[in-house]
Amino acid sequence: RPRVLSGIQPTAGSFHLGNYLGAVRQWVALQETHDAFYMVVDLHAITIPQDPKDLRANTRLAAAQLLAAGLDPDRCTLFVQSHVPEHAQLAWIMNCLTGFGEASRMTQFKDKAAKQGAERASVGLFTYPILQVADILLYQAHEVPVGEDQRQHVELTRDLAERFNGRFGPTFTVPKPYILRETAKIYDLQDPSIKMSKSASTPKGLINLLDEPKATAKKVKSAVTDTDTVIRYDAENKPGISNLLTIYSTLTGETIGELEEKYTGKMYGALKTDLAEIVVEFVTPFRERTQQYLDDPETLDSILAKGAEKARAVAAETLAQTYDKVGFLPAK
Ligand code: AQP
Repeated sequence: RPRVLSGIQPTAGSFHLGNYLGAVRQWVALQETHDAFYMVVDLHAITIPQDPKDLRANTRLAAAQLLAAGLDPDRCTLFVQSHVPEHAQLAWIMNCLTGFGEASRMTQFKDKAAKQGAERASVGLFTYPILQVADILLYQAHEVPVGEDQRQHVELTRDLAERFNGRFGPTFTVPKPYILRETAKIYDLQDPSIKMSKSASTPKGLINLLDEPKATAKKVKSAVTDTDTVIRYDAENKPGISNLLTIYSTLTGETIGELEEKYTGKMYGALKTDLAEIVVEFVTPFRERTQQYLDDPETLDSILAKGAEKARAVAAETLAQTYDKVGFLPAK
């Protein structure tokens, strides 16, 4: 089976619809066909200051949401990044292989640093794409299911894997991004020119999966559209309606073409009302399942402990090979 690896940050509490449709939904599907490794990336979370108590709670909350979304610990390896120390160890080697200019070109860093104020951004934030490189290479992943915003980091991973292999001999699988065109970028409901994001979206533009379903329905109903009246997919000229059609289509399995036909001659309001109901039908059981996992932290922690053990077996082997190739003297 080909291998996949991906991760999600435990920073915001609730996942948003962009996280789910852009990434987590694919993770659930891929556990059926791939040897899948998924993690809650707490090391990445601290690139921006975190309250320790919140971080711990949000790490469990993220794991609970992944299980609620359909990850099955019998079908995939689910773990917490900091439980596998090899991530930080391989990251150091990758840091030493990356050019300063190369790292400076990462647009996610530039965006996130700008939000922080460039002087206040941590060195960890600067090198976090390189930690991501280590995350992926440790598992010899063939594919990395992520949203479009992560494509550049997977490209960096490919470059560094090839560089390492070229310099020290074949060691790492060179991974490919796995990005579904339709859901690669879910847009903010109030400003469909920007991605739905926990840091950039206004509360009205962001659908948090754990929010009160009634509030969520209201947000869908008040999504920004356009002054035209035709319900048609046209990302360039009708980004708001197109975004709603994407969400609708992905949650129901109806194609965009089918939806265009279904809503011929209907008003935007009809589409929004129906979509609000569909989203509510999705988030309501999702919230309940998440809560059930949270109510039983022992089971949750033991799932994560087993996952970490499975992950470490793979990670330790890759790290040992890497240390050897680099020329570190083995400890006796
Ligand atoms: N709007 C989106 N559309 C599609 N995919 C998205 N992802 C995030 N936003 C969208 C994908 O979700 C996965 C997990 O992302 P993360 O843990 O890196 O979360 P994030 O980047 O912190 O989420 P945000 O909201 O995008 O945070 P900020 O605002 O801090 O940048 C990834 O695969 C990501 O591509």
